[in-house]
Amino acid sequence: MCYRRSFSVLIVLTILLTLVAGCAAKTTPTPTPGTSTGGNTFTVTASGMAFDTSTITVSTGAHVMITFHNNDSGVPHNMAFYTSSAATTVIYQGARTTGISTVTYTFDAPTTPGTYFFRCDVHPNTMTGEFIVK
Ligand SMILES: [Cu+2]
Repeated sequence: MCYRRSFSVLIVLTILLTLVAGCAAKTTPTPTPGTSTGGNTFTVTASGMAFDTSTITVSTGAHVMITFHNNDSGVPHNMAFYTSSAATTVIYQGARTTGISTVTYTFDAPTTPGTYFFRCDVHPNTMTGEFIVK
């Protein structure tokens, strides 16, 4: 009685393990796009005339993707990346978008490591941050 039950459990376990092993063998590792922790994928929100982040860190030459939420109704914002806070040399200039709206910016990071600069071109004195490439 007890032996038979154990045997049944063993069979069920064996079947389950076989199924799991079968699935694992077929699964090819695919990079999952991260939302908050993803290496070069970010979500940035502009709200109350401010970015919700002051630092964006990417790897050199990375294909960067930023989902940009503008939560300020009727106010235009953008994200623009420059080589320095002088904002003379553009790395990437995202299109302005009037809130409330969401846009996606994609661009390639510089291949040279360094601390660069980003800002909102509409509010260049208050909406700024560091764009770190390493
Ligand atoms: Cu702005």
